[in-house]
Amino acid sequence: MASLSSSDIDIAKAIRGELERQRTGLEMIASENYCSLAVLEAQGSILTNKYSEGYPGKRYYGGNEFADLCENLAIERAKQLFGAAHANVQPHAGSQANMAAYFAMLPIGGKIMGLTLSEGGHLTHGSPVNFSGKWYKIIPYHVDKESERLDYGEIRKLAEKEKPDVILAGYTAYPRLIDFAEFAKIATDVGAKFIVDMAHIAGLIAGKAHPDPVPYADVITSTTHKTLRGPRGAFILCKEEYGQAVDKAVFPGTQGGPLDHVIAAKAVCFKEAMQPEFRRYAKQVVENAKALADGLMEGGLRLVSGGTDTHLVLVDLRGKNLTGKEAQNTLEAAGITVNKNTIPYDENSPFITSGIRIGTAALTTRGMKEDELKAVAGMIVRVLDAPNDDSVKSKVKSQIRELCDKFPLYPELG
Ligand code: DSN
Repeated sequence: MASLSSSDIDIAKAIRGELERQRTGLEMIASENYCSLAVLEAQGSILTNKYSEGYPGKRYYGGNEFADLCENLAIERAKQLFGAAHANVQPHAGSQANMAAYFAMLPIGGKIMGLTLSEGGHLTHGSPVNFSGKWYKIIPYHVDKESERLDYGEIRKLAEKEKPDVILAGYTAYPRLIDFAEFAKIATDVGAKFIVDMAHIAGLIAGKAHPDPVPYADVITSTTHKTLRGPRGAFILCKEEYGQAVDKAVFPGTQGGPLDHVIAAKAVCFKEAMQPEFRRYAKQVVENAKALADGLMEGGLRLVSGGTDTHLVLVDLRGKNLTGKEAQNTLEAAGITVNKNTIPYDENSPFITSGIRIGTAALTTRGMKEDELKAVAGMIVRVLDAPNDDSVKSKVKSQIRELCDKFPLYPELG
């Protein structure tokens, strides 16, 4: 960062501070990860200077030989990695991917059936404060109150009654496997299109650690930076018959110039995810989440749905008389970053919440395994059992420093 340090010391210091924060703390936000240096290099490259509105071979600007090369590689690799017929790698972020998918698949004012946000959906799955809730008629479905799992019988009944244009699956805080085949059957039976937002589980799907939506979904949206461990960005996969509509919905429908530097980094990430090590990584992410879940439950915490099959656990804090906000702040003071999260049928607002969401993707990237995650679960329990005891927090913080030293992050960055 020599140039940055000499031209803008304030930003250089902030980036250095963030590197130190990432290195010395436990990053357990379920939607975060550490991308490779190769991804960082592609994303920080001079491709950021280029304008490439349009698609490879059909651009509105000249000079796109190398932008075309990168985008074609990203498209081909995304298709190969997921076995999809069509890929669009231009969406800037998950929300843009979802906006384009809806734009392609149903008219404004059409009906979308999605899991309600407070039970693990996403803002773009129909929240009234989001474009999705403002432009479409939203039919929310719910997890079962007892099992806290999807109830496919209830989802079918609702779909038969409401006849939505689109049924959505894929969530931000659902720790269990999703039965995409069952969803597709329901969608077909009621004449709906089936869209999957696999942002959280894309890396698990690529690594064969979660059932595959590709044979069942009409359109699949995803980000690249969560379990897939790529740059911050998104992409869309779909059946061949929807390819043209999806491409038009991304550009010119909802976006202008693509971010060529990010597209190059997406290509790098897709290549990395095709390597045999990535399968081991995805499997380890899930095994680590199970070890974390066991440790938390042994420490007396209740987990939504009683455990996990994925990269995350959702902790119900009501038994500890703590809100999610308090737990997030307390854990942060001890060096563990998580996010407050509503739990199904939460009585607290999204700013307070009764739960926290904890993920294992980033710690697994650092090389941690079940033993470390068991130890981390113990630290979380100790901190949450004594939220006002600063000596507990500082003891845990120094244990975390020692643990992090054993699993160095970005040593090449100096
Ligand atoms: N903000 C992401 C998450 O944390 O799940 C979803 O967009």
